[in-house]
Amino acid sequence: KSPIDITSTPPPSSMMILTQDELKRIAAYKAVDFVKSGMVLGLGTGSTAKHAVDRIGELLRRGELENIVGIPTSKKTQEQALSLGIPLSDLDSHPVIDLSIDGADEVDPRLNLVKGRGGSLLREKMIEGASKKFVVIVDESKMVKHIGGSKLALPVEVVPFCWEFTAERLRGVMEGYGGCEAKLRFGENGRAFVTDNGNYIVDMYLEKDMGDLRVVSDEILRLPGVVEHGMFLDMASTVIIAGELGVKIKNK
Ligand code: ABF
Repeated sequence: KSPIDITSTPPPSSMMILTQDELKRIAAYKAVDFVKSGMVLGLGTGSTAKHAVDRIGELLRRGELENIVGIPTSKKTQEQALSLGIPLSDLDSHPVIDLSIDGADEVDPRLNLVKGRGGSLLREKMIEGASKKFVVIVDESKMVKHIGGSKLALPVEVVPFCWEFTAERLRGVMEGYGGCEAKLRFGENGRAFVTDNGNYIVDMYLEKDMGDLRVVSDEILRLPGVVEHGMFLDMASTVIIAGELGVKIKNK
């Protein structure tokens, strides 16, 4: 029995082509099936997680869910949840969370993730790391053979103080793993993107499979200017993947 067991459901009867956003919504709604009244829920960030938060709000409004407490992973999700009337709290009041539902940028065959392209990786990792169950929702485009395989970035949250020094140290660490580009992320306003925690993001563009991700993770986290990185290793309990041929559920 492989460490990851997969169940899949047939495609919707009408074989119309589903847009990426429809696939995201299908995955999100499937994840909300795990939500039970009375739960403390980690509410994710990003366009896929947005569908899950909308769905939770809808079920609360219809009285199909009660006594839910939401722990938002970003200010953006906090605003969305407030507008839906989802009661909110935080990790200080709820250090153990029943279920978190969130998106991801990359999912590898062992359910390791890259997250944070939305800039909310630190709060996501704190909240999802405190969750008894962490369900990841993706459309099939997020599946990769190895972390860094999508040519997209591995985000690292760094303190603004002397961020260039830290970026250079990150490049140095990655030299041992095939090298990487490390670039400061800019916001729409053309200035450095600032996270909800007042930090910067350095995006690392990896070239090769980094092998043992735990070793890379430890080397990155040891750099004093680094706050956190976007690799979520051994954290996902379940990944729900919505694709043209139906929905796959992979359990750790
Ligand atoms: C968030 O979901 C981030 O960690 C990740 O970058 C994002 C994926 O966004 P989307 O669902 O919009 O693709 O949790």
